[in-house]
Amino acid sequence: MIDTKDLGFNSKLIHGGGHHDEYKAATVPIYQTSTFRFDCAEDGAACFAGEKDGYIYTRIGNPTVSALERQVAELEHGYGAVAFASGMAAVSTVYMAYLNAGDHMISSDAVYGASRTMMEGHMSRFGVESTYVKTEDIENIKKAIRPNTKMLYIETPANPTMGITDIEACAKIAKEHGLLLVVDNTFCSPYLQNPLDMGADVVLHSVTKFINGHADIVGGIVIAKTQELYKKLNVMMLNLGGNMDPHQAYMVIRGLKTLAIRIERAQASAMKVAEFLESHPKVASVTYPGLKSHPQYELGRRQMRGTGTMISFELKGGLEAGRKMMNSVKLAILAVSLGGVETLIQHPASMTHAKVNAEAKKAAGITDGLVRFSVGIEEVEDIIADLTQALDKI
Ligand code: LCS
Repeated sequence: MIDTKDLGFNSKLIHGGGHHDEYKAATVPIYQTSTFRFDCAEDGAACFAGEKDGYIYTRIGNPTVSALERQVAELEHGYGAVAFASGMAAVSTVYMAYLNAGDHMISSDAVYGASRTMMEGHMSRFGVESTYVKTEDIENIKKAIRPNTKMLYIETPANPTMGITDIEACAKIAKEHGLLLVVDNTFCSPYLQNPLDMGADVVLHSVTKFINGHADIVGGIVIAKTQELYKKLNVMMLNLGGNMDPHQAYMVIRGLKTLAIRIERAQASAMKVAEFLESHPKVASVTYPGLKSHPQYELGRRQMRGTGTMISFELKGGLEAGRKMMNSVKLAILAVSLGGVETLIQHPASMTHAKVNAEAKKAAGITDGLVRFSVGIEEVEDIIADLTQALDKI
């Protein structure tokens, strides 16, 4: 079996994970079992004592899930990865693993709605404080630092505003102040951005999105830079119990193989869609990392290896026009989620970010007129024709 360490990205997608199967299966089989047989009582005791490698119980570890974890850890250049039942299981476990009562976290104000709700609504009950700022401006982070700040949590590009935060600058601040830098890399996937290479400590993904890419499972994964960070995360995962299921892992491994070719195609279309929207008379503004009008265009070009497939835009007619448009699309699916082969459209203020309070939404730029568009791999002419007819209805 080839050592994938020195292979290129697409080769790693196909041959990564390093799974050895006794029947020499060409793909990673689904080990659909909750538990594993011990050779003898002494063997079981040695596995539990950590004196011997071996699978024990699927919440603690499973060969199909391990193959995915090894593969994604390699793609993100980390020490190790832990896979989760959902992206939110990943986010919550990161909070629980690395924060204690009395600690303070600084986060991007535009993050996935539930990442914020989990912190402000639930971690707060355990004595964890948080401040949400526009991390696109590094000065805002510096001003928010307190003696008890322990974590800097950023999402870049941010959901749903597409704001871009400078990961290297955040890593510098984190180092100076002893903060753990966590990056939600969902909107890029490891194909477009590797935050650990820029100084982050922990990277996470909702694998529901690009990594799986087919809108047929939910899942999450966290990649830790060091063995110490990995151990803290793994022990919290197996105690909280948000582990990924082997069948889920199999689906993700299958979807992951085409990550790069899916993104290449969809982002070429996204550029054309963004240009189309920007020149449309009914569109007030478009935020896409590939457009020169993006407020952090230069940073995006420096930090990301592409411009992605996610676009947010405002219509001149505001919320009413947005609703009309969303109700008029025929090819694009009116649905939350993103990063799949199918084009999706949704309204962040009333859908993905509905639970974030009105004041916080306003401060983060999640306006009532904002529409989020995830470009799929259909023919770009069909995507643009669909948008054209939907905009005509306004
Ligand atoms: N992080 C980001 C950036 C996300 O966009 C999401 C989900 C999560 C974490 C949580 O992952 P999940 O548990 O859903 O796998 N974002 C969604 C969205 O924008 N629409 O639907 C879900």
